[in-house]
Amino acid sequence: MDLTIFTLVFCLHDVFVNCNPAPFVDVVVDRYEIPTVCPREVETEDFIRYHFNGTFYADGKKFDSSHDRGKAFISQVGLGRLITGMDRGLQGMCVNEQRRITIPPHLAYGSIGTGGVVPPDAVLVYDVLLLDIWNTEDKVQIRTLHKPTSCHRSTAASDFVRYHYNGTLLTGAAFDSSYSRNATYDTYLGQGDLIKGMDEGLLGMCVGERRIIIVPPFLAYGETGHGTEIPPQASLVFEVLLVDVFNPTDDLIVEVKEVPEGCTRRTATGDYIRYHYNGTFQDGTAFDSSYKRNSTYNTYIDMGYVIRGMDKALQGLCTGEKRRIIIPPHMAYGEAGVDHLIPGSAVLVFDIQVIDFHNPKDPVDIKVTHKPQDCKGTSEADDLIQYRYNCSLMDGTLLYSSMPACSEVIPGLEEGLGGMCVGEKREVVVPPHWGHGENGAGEVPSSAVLFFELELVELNKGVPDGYMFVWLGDGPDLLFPAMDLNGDKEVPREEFTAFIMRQVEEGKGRLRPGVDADSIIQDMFNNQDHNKDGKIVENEVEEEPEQAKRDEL
Ligand SMILES: *[C@@H]1O[C@H](CO)[C@@H](O)[C@H](O)[C@H]1NC(C)=O
Ligand SMILES: *[C@@H]1O[C@H](CO)[C@@H](O)[C@H](O)[C@H]1NC(C)=O
Ligand SMILES: *[C@@H]1O[C@H](CO)[C@@H](O)[C@H](O)[C@H]1NC(C)=O
Ligand SMILES: *[C@@H]1O[C@H](CO)[C@@H](O)[C@H](O)[C@H]1NC(C)=O
Ligand SMILES: *[C@@H]1O[C@H](CO)[C@@H](O)[C@H](O)[C@H]1NC(C)=O
Ligand SMILES: *[C@@H]1O[C@H](CO)[C@@H](O)[C@H](O)[C@H]1NC(C)=O
Ligand SMILES: [Ca+2]
Repeated sequence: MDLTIFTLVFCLHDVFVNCNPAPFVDVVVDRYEIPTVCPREVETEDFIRYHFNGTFYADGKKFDSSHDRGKAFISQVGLGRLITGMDRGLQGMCVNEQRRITIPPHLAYGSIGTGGVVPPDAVLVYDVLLLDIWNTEDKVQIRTLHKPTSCHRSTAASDFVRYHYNGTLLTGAAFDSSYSRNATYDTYLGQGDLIKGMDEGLLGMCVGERRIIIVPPFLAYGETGHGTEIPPQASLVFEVLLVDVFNPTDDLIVEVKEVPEGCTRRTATGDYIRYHYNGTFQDGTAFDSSYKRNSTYNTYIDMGYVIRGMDKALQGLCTGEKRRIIIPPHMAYGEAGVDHLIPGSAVLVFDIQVIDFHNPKDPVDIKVTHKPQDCKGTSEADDLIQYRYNCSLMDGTLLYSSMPACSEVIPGLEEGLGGMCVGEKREVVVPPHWGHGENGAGEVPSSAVLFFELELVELNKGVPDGYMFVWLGDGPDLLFPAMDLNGDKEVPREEFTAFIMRQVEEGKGRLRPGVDADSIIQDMFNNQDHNKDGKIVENEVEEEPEQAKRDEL
C-alpha cells in the first residue's frame, strides 16, 4: 500500500515537471506593488516584519499564512534563518511593497519537505507584504521639515516640553495623535518619561520646529509592543511640532525694547501702573490683548494682584517703555493653566507698553519751563486768571487744548496754577487722586495721570468766594461820612458808584473781577438801601457797620 501511494505522488510530480519544461533554477520575484517612496530597502542582516501567504505552485493550495497565525512574521534576512529562497527573495524590498516570491525546492525544503506541511520537491509561492525594517545598528533618525529662523533656545535634557505629534508605523498606519485629544503632549525630556528614541529625538528642537523622528523598535516598545495599536517590534514614525519649552530652573526673561529719552522715574513696589499688552504663547499664538478691549490693564505693582512673574517684571519701568517679558509657568499659571485660555505648564510672552504710573502718595508735580523777568504778583486763590493749556495723557495723546477755562477745575490743576506770574509757563503732572480719580471723566480714562502744559495769560486779583467787593486795607472808620461825598446826608446811586470807583482807583478796595462792575455796584447799592427809596441814609449803614465793611452777597 505504502509503495502504491509513493508511486502515485511521484507520478503527479512527474506530470508537474512535464507541464513546466523549464524548471526554476532560482527564486523568481514579481514585485507587483511597489510604493512610490521607498526610503529603505531590505538588506542582509536587517530585521523585517511582514505578512505572507504561502501556497504551492502546483495547485495554489495554501500551506501557511501569517494572517492565520494572527500576527505578522518577524525574522532577520540573509543569515539562514529563513529558507534560502526567502533570504534571497526578500532582498531589496520596501515597506508597503507587495511581491510574489516563487521558490524552487532546492532553495526551500528540498526533496525531503517538512513534516506533513510541505511535501518533497515542492515549488513554493510566497505573497509578501513588508511592514517594517530595522537593524540593530539603527539609530534614531531625525528629519527636520521646518526650522524657524529665530530660535532663542533649543530643547535639552531636563527641559519640560509641550508638543503636538502624529504617530504612525512605517507603513503609515496611524497609531496615535495628540490632536485627537485636543492637547499637546507635555513631558520632561531626558528623564526616562518617554521611550528612549523620543527622549533623544526631541533634543535640540526650537519652538515652532517640525521634524520627523523615526525610532527603531528597540528604542521604542520592543518585543512587547504597546496596546492594540503598536505591534511587537514596530518602528515608530513621529511627526512632531514643538509648541513650548522651559526649564524648571528658568527665571523670568525681560527684554527691554524701547526706553523713552529723558526717563527720570522708574516704577517701584506699591506704584499703580497702567499698561497695554499683547499676550502670546512661545509659538506666537495670541491668547489675550488689552488693545482689543481699548483699555489698559491697571494694577498695583508687586502686591500680589498679578502673576508673580509679572509683578517682578513691572519693576523699574519708565513711562512709555516697551518690554518683552517671558514668564515660565512656575511664575505664571503653573500646571493648571486657566480654563479655555491658558493650557497647563505654558510659557507666556507679554509685549507690554507702559502708559503711565503713579504712586498714591504722589503730589502734583510742577515744573516751571519759563519765568518772565518782570513779574508783578502771582496767582493765588480767588484770583481771576486766564490761561492756555494742553492736557494730554502720559503717552502723548492730546485730550483737551485751550478751551475756555474749564468749568470744573480739578484740584491738581488748581494747585498747578498757583503762584504763577503772567507769561509764566509750566509743565504739570497730575496724578489721578488729584485729577479725575478711579472713575475718569470724558476722555480721561480711569486712574489716568494727566500732563498739562500751562501758560498764564492774564491775572486779575480776586475777592473771596461770596464777595463782590473787598477793602484792601482797613476800610474807613465811619463808612457813611466817607460815602457821602458831598455831605448832604444822603447817598444816591450815582454818589455810591463814584465812592466805590474812587476806592478801586486809589487801590483801597477791589471789585470782583470778571463781572460787570456796574451791576455789582447796583447789587451792593440795593443791599444798603434797605427801604428801597433810591438813596442810602446814615442809619441804613450804621445798623450794620461790620456788614458794610465786608460787603454783601
Ligand atoms: C493573504 O490572503 C488573504 C486572504 O486572501 C488576503 O486578505 C491577504 O491580503 C493576503 N496577504 C498577503 C500578504 O498577500
Ligand atoms: C476636540 O475639539 C473638537 C472641536 O472643538 C471637539 O469636537 C472634540 O470633541 C474634542 N475632542 C476631545 C477629545 O476633547
Ligand atoms: C498631524 O496631522 C494633522 C492632520 O493631518 C495635521 O493637520 C497636523 O499638522 C499634523 N501634525 C504634525 C505635528 O505633523
Ligand atoms: C475699540 O475702539 C475701536 C475704535 O474706536 C472700536 O471700533 C472697537 O469696537 C472698540 N472695541 C471695544 C471692545 O470697545
Ligand atoms: C500689540 O499688537 C498690536 C497689533 O499687532 C501692535 O500694534 C502693538 O504695537 C503691540 N503692542 C506691543 C506692546 O508690542
Ligand atoms: C499746546 O501745544 C501746542 C502745539 O504743540 C503748542 O504750540 C502750544 O504752545 C501748547 N500750549 C501750551 C500752553 O504750552
Ligand atoms: Ca450825598
